[in-house]
This record gives sequence, structure tokens and C-alpha cells, in this order.
Amino acid sequence: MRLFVGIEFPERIVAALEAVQAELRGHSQRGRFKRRENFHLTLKFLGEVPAADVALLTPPLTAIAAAEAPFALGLGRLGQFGSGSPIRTVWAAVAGDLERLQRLQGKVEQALAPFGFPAEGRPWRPHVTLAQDVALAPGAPPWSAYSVDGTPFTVRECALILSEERDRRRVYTPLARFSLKG
Ligand code: 2AM
Repeated sequence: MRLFVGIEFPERIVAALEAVQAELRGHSQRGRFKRRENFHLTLKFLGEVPAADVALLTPPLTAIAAAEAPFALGLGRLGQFGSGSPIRTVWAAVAGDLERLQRLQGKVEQALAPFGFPAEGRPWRPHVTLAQDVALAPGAPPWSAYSVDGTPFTVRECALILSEERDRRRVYTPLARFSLKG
């Protein structure tokens, strides 16, 4: 099973992401635009995990979440990964209590390393993917010109999420949610 640990968004944030994604689409010739139900913030991508191992992952994730208090995050400016054309990934950054977010991510990374998911060598760059393989239209504005609703929301849980290809569509299904209770 292809799995990752991530943060899901309340409807208001999904709507804000959808709005800025629509702006991006208006300035693009083509691209693969993520469906609204697939917007999320990845804390740790696990890749292929044997189904039998899933039960091993939930206790450490439950414990980490239980020790962290809810915190505020909002959406930040747009940005990109890749400097070529088409652009590999266009994303929205996250803003708010990034220290707490980084700490949660670091703990998830540390706790899962013994299960065969080594920590990434490079720094984690929190982002919400809006679209991939984006060819911008001539005259498209700089990222700073896009309007992103940065009203914060409270992160109260993270989730272990299954990623599947169904009917040639990527479908994400939360398998377990872990409450921040600290
Ligand atoms: P992305 O948003 O930048 O595409 C599920 O695939 C999630 O895990 C996505 O949010 C994806 O990031 C992230 N991820 C991180 N590393 C990945 C990898 N090597 N392959 C696929 N997804 C990865």
C-alpha cells in the first residue's frame, strides 16, 4: 500500500486553495491540476508499505500526536519546484506556527525511521501541491501577484493516508487519524 502521513484541511482552506488554483489555471496553457479532494500537506511520504505493517505504524503516530498541542496554520504565497518549462510543481506555502509544524514533522520522521522509512537527507519544505507539469501562458503574473486567503485554521490532527490509483485517478483515503492532545 502506498502511504503517507499528512494534514487534511477544513473546507474553508480547501475552498481557498481551489480559488487560487483557479487563478493559476487562468494563467496556464496546460497542467495537471490537483482535484480539490486531494489537497493536503504531506508530513512524511512512506511509499509502499506491506498491509501487515500498517498496524505497527499507528501506535507511534498516536503517541506523537497525543504529546503535541493543536496549532495554527494558514496558507502562504505560491511557489514552484523546478525551473524548467513545464514547471514540475506549483504549490502554496504554509504560514503560521511553522515551528510547531516543523517539530511535529521532525517527530513523525524520527519515530518512523526505525520502521524502515529513513529521514530525508534534504530539509523538509512544507507545501501544498496545486498542479504539476504547468505550462504558464505568456504574460502570466509572478507568484507574488496571486491572492491567497491566509486566514489561519487550527490543526487538530494528522492522518495516515492511503494513496491509490482508481480509474486512472489518484484517490487518497485516511486510514487512521491522530488527535493532537498535548
Ligand atoms: P507532492 O505534494 O509534492 O506531490 C502523496 O503522494 C504525497 O506525498 C504528495 O503530497 C507528495 O508530494 C508526497 N511525496 C513526497 N515524496 C514523494 C515521492 N517520492 N513520490 C510520491 N509522492 C511523494
